[in-house]
Amino acid sequence: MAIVALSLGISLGSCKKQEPSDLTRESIIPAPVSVTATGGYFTISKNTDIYFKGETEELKQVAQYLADRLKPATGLDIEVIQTAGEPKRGSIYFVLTGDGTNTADESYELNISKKVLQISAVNAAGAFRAVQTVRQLLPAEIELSTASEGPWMVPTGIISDYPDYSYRGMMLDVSRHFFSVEDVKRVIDLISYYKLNVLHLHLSDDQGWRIEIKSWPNLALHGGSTEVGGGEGGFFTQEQYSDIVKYAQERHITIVPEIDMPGHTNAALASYAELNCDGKARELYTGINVGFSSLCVRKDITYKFVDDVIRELAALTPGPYIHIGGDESHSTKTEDYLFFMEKAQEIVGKYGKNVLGWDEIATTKLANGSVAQYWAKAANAQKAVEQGAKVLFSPAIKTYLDMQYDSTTKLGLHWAAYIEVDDAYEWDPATMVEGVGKENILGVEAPLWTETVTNIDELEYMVFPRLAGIAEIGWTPALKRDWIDYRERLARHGERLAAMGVDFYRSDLVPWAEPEEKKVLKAR
Ligand code: TNX
Repeated sequence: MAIVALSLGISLGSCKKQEPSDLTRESIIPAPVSVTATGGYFTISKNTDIYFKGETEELKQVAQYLADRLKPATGLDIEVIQTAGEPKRGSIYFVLTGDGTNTADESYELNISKKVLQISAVNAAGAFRAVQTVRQLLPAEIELSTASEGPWMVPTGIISDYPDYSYRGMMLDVSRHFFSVEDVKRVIDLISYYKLNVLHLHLSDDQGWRIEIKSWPNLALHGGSTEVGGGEGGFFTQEQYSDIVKYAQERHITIVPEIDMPGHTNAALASYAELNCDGKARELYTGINVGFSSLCVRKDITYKFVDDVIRELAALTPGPYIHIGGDESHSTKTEDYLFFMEKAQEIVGKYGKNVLGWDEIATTKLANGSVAQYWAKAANAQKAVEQGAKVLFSPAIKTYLDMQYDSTTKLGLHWAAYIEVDDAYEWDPATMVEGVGKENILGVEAPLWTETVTNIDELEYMVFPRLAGIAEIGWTPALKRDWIDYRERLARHGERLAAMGVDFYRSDLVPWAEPEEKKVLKAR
């Protein structure tokens, strides 16, 4: 996270002032479904208030969120006011067009005239997505934490928008290296800017158990006490986890927690001797090998453990999914794997949640509502579809944010591919695997595994800008996606990411719009 004290340059703002307004030429990511320009400007000024119509607390929260976002850069203390009538000239106006019950609908409409900037949505989630569009229509300086003069102009016109896929996520591995609550909240803020709606937290693996389980306290106390490279690790208390869930909820983001089983369990096996077939606790592990650990599948205590962990986690998780991992269980016999997965799915169902699992789970009998996360094997994605299950797309060769950009990238791995910014953008989930069509696909998710990623700066460098491209694949219809056009829009986002203090990778493939001297100042 770079400290951004410098202003992005008056030239930007004033140059914008001279340009004729054209809403269709704005650089919105993900690209909206439909944009019509009317050639004028709406201006946010000291006369601007934010109105919202209706009783809903959630809509008020979104209106307040916008006021909070606008405050640092504009210096304006914009009032958030409930109204039944027409908003006054110069104001921003939130209206709900549904009864708020259809929470899955994220569609919205922006109606921007010289007089009023109106945000209409079926529910608060749609209004929240609309706010991200408004932020992107304002000058890049709106993301700075220091106040400047503006002018804060938005081109007039109409935007009608809704997502192509209902699940658009990022995964963060907090097991290989632990990340603090504050880091996770920053990730939530950054992904919400690109209209993602899920953050999947990989909470356990061989190297660390990162969530407090009250009935098995040693999991976090001992199993969370180190990380890759031997650092001190850490874990979230249940209170901290709930705080993350709430912070995400306020940004209309669902948390999907993962407990990876029956492989990737060395941290648990080190914490409780009785989980091992030989009754002997394993040593903590700080390397980066995979595939060497397994729960003892035929022992009863294993299912008491799984039941307790899922029960506590489900109680803390309002979202519909619990992820049970299931990848790379190379030390579990095939028949044991099938036996375990059937039981684990049953337990998740018992606590009212649906299962998400890595694509290997499609080799087992899938429970109703289980979703396979395709990362490696197309045959597994096909097996899921044959069983009538949905597939979440995270192909390692396109979406793995821990893959290096090219052979000169210092962080990351390259076992799946080098993934440049165009590689992460130019693919289509709906045509990638034969027999797996759009109707079988729940959405897309980009995972960040953290064997080589140790802090928030490194995280930002691997995640951005590739995640913006994945976000567009999840939101924007395939027919509207085009690398040449995207590259130009992404170039304009360099200033925005810089204003937010994001340490992003300045790929040579993108004509970044930042002034030269800033590039020097921001050098890593
Ligand atoms: C494979 S992806 C894994 C992870 C590693 C990752 C590193 C998946 C389901 N398993 O355990 O962290 O590769 O890129």
